[in-house]
Formats: sequence, structure tokens, C-alpha cells
Amino acid sequence: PPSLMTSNLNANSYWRKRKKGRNCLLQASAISYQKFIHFALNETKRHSLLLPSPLQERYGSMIALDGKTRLEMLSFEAPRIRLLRSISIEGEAMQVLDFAAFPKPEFDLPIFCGNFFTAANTNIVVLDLNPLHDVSSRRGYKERYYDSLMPLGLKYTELLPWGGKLTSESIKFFSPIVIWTKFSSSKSKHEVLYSAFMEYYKTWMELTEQAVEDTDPSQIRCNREAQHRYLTWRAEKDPGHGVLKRLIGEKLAKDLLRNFLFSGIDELGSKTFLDYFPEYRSEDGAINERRSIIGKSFETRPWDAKGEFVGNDLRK
Ligand code: BLA
Repeated sequence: PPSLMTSNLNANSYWRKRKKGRNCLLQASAISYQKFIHFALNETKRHSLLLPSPLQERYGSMIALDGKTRLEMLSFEAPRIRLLRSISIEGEAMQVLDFAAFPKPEFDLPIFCGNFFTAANTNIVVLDLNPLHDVSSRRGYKERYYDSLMPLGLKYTELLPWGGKLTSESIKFFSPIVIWTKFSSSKSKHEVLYSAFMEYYKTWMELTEQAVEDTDPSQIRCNREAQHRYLTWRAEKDPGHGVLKRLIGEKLAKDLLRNFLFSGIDELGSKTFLDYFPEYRSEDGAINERRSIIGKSFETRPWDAKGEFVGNDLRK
């Protein structure tokens, strides 16, 4: 559905345009997340071959229905990364970044997740290495990926304190080092956020570089299903849904969520949202439109300094 498409940056022209300094239009707004994207792509190139994703052909940039807000999509892959993609939204009153990296199913690596929403004076932030497998029930997984990262997590969760109650279901997708925070805009907060993003991304790249490929088909299947479940959750219940719908209309927003942001839903598995999350089935068999069945909880950070979960146990 390319009606709103205005231009299409492929991976090569991305770097070319970058050099020409196409940022002059953005200087009117205080915050831009462009430098976050540039950092992450450069960091990836330092460690790995970065190839354009086939998605780049279909998803370039577009202008929203208001005729002003600009959405820019970038997508790549790498030998160990199934999909590295970002969307940035730059409007007069809104700046958004959703940056994610999904490993290939041969790796049980966490998923990199940087989600920043800025409007007026408000910032809503989630930055995490989202665990592929449950960190409470799979001790080995927590030990392998998170125990050594607790000092990093503690440093930034002190500077960027817990954002208060959130959709209870989301907590299962977060790790003990998640940064979940809200703040009003200030130069120093945005500098801290940029440092946190850089350090979390560097850490994720190092884990990716060091990871040992799984060769056991049942383990690979398990990784694939876990990633599919994650994608299925976010494509259906992501909090960005409403904003995207407002900007580009429901049809394009749905396409963007399923086929770009959380691409892989049709390839990595065949289970449906209700197979994974049956509690969302409403009486007529459709998916309950509410974001949460349980409601909001976790007023305070539900992990201790060692990364042990200390919230009410909602896991089954
Ligand atoms: C709010 N975004 C939130 C909240 C969370 C997240 C936890 C608080 C509200 C809630 O508890 O649901 C983010 N939730 C996540 C993430 C995961 C998750 C990253 O489960 C991953 C597993 N946010 C975006 C984008 C937009 C956006 C791209 O990432 C807009 C295009 C908007 N997020 C947005 C808005 C709110 C929000 C407007 C406040 C409104 C609300 O609470 O729903």
C-alpha cells in the first residue's frame, strides 16, 4: 500500500544522504533521535557485515496524513542478525524512535529494544535487551546473559528511575536491566539517555559477536518460537499502535506493524496471538482490544540488585 510513500532510501543511499547533512530541517525541534540511529549502525558495521534488508525496498520514508510529520524506516540484516530495523518519527510536536534488532533463530540472544517517545515535554522510554527466554524459570539463561550486566543496569536505572505502573503483561518481555522511565525533557536527561543507548547497544553487539550458534534443531525451534511469540505480542499490543494509526491511518499502521516493525510473524511460526495469549479471547472469539487483561501493576522496580524478580509473580 504505497500511497503515502514519498521516497525510498536504500541502504547505500542512506549513507550518501547522511554525508550531505540532511538534518538541517530538524534543528527547530529540540530532540532528534537521528544520532542514536547513526551510532547503532556505525557500531554494527564495526563488528559485522551490514547488509540491506529486502524490506528496505518497500519501507522507506513517508509523510503522515497531516502533511508534515515524517516517518523514516531503515532495515538491515547481518550474518547473526535476522532483522535490524528502525522507525523514527519527526513531527512538530513529536519525536519517536523504535529501534530493534532480532537475532537469527540459531542464537538465543536477547532482542535489542530501544523505544523512545517524546511529545511536548514528556518522554516515555523503554531500553532493554529483551530476554528471548524466561529469566525467572530459566536460571541458566539469566546467568549467561544478565548476571554480568547488572552493574550496567544499576548505573542507568539509578539515573533513569522506574517509570511507575505499566501494563502487567509487558513485564514478562523485560529483563532485569530494563530501563523503563518517564521524564520531562531536559538536556541532561537526553544526554544520559543517549549514553545509556550507546552502552546498551555496544553490550548487545558484544554479546552477539561472542554468541555460540545453537546447532540442536530442537533448541533452534525453541528460539524461533520464542521470537515469534514476542513479535506476535508486539504487533498486536504495542503501545505505539494508536499513534501510528493517527499518523498514517489504520490500514497502513497495521501493515507497518506486521510486515515491517515486527516482520517475521508470517515466517517464523504459524501460531496466532490467541494461541499464545488465550486470556485475550473475548466471548465472540475475537481478540480483546484492551491492551491489558490483568491491568497495570509494578509501582516500583520488580527486580532486586542481583536481578532477582521480586514483584508479584504473574508468570504461569
Ligand atoms: C507508553 N510504551 C508505553 C508504556 C510502555 C511502552 C511499557 C507504558 C504504558 C503501558 O504500560 O503499556 C513500551 N511496552 C513497551 C515496549 C514493550 C512493551 C517497548 O511491552 C516491549 C515488549 N511508543 C513507542 C512508539 C510509539 C510509542 C513507536 O515505542 C509511537 C509511535 C508511544 N508509548 C507510546 C505512547 C504511550 C506509550 C503514546 C503512552 C500511552 C499509553 O500508555 O498507552
